[in-house]
Amino acid sequence: MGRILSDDQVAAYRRDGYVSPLRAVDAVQAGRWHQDVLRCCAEAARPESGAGLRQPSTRVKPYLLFPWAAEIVRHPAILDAVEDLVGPDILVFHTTLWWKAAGSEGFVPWHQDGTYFGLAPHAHVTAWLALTPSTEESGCVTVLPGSHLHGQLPHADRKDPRVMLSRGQTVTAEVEAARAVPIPLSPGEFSLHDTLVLHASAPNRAAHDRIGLGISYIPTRVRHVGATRLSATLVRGEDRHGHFDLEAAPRAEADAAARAVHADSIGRFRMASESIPEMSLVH
Ligand SMILES: O=C(O)CCC(=O)C(=O)O
Repeated sequence: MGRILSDDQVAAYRRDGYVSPLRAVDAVQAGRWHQDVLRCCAEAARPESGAGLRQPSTRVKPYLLFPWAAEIVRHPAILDAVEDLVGPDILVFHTTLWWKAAGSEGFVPWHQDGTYFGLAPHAHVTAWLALTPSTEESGCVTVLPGSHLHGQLPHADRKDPRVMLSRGQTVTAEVEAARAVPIPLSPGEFSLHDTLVLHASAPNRAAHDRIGLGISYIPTRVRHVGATRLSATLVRGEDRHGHFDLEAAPRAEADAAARAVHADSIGRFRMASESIPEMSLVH
């Protein structure tokens, strides 16, 4: 379908590297999905699970385990907006449930999403959907407008348990924090950001958890440059390129078939991202 973004919004995305806020669903539906997250994805966050602040597995690619998450990544309001930016043939490459507990010290340092994804060309768009209020106080995503126009920048892995990224990837360049723009969202709203736009988020100082889903969409023409063949989910249009093995949607909540698809997909993704150099070395 597409044509949900105005010409001005598309122009703003190309110029600034993001567009926000956009509405996917009303607060009632966002509240239902919030309850689904609490039911399905809370266990892995307990301290005794040993997962720390890094993202445990039900929070990575949950759309392969849970029908409600499969519905979210296929939601027409999100896909229509993504289609306006990347065209009608769309894959979900990755998804992370970003759960910052109330008062948690967890934070996300300045980074570009493309750094270790190993995707070419850089046509990937991240949709960040809020399931709770995401405000400056609760540590919403903050972007540096226009930073995507400078290409892939060098990053270094930061070994800090508070960092919520898989490798602690942090841009090495000085970031002009005074130019940073917070992008607050209400439950059911989403933002779209370019894979190369610098973004970060601060600890949650609010009395409530801040929960959102970061969904990585790519047009089917994008390929992965690493040696490991990866899987992805076709959510709209046709895949005429065959760069990825296509993943099956879950039929029942975390049943054996869904768990097998999820484990296979994450296993391949981890193997690829551990070995992929920064994209600055690839492009
Ligand atoms: O949720 C956050 O605070 C960070 C999200 C992020 O880095 C992303 O979606 O790419």
